[in-house]
Amino acid sequence: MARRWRVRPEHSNWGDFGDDDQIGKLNLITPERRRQAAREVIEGIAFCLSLPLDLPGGNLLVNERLPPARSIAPMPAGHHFVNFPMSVQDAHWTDFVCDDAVTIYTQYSTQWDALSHIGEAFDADQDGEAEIVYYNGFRSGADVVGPDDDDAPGARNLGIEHMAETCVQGRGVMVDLHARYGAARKFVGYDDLMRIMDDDKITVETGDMLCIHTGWAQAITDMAGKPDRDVLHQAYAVLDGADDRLLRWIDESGLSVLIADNFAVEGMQQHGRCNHYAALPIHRRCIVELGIHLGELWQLTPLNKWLKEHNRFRFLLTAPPLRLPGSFGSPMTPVATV
Ligand code: UVW
Repeated sequence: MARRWRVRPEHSNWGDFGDDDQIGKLNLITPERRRQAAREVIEGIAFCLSLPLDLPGGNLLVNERLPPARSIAPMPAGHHFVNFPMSVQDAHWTDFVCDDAVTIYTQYSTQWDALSHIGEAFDADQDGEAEIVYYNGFRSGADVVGPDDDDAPGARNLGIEHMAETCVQGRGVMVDLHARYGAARKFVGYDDLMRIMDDDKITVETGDMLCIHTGWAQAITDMAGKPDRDVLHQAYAVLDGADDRLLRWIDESGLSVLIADNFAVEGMQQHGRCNHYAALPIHRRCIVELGIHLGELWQLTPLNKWLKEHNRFRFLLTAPPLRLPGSFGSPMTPVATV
């Protein structure tokens, strides 16, 4: 396939992993780096980094994103698929089966954003008009298809299945913002992050999967499905995407994916805070321009506590999304092993 663009956005790496690449900086997790990650397994203790997928609860975070809705798999009238008899022996039923169906909003709870989750308006073919482009120059309409296009909606390219096929396993690195800022809403820029990493002696190397602990998901957990609107939107630390040095560092650090235990990794930019970008500049830089998947609403607090108590910041992280063709994101159950 020929290159899809004539010019690429200023800070992007389109084409650097190949013209048809669909996994971006996951390419940095090589077999050698996975072996290095496995060396972080010393105690053999595993941590579940997913929230229960029915948290945060309700739809106060984003109106349109609803909690999972489960139903029993349909059967012919008069039957249902719970405790349904399956085998018979000597005129007695001996085995029974239960099946269900779930409607999941892929971005509701613990999730990965696919590279088809965010696009930007950019004149990649230099015809004088901006078009909607995605990572590596993939296009709206042809590659990321909506209900107004000819085909069924979904990602013909850049779907989450490409991420799943890599298995998403490598070395995790934890940075603890909560220890510094507690429950205060704080936009964390480059200087703040570097200060914390220096003080805590944390380094990020090429291929590392960076996890930002803010305490937000623990607050959500503690509110047990009845979240407080102010805590959802106005409390705990968020990265500051208006800080150009932070955006540059995210690229230059070599991190492969960026994960946080909060809603969107970064804080929503208000008008005037950031006049050259939209509401979520880290989303644009990472997902569209650099092919860095974002992980959101992870539960990092128990792992962070253990790491602190044992004077460590690295761990083996295994976090494949669902291999769900064409999806813009996916829930999953990440596992950290220390
Ligand atoms: C938006 O809210 C646009 O995205 P995300 O769920 O990735 O934060």
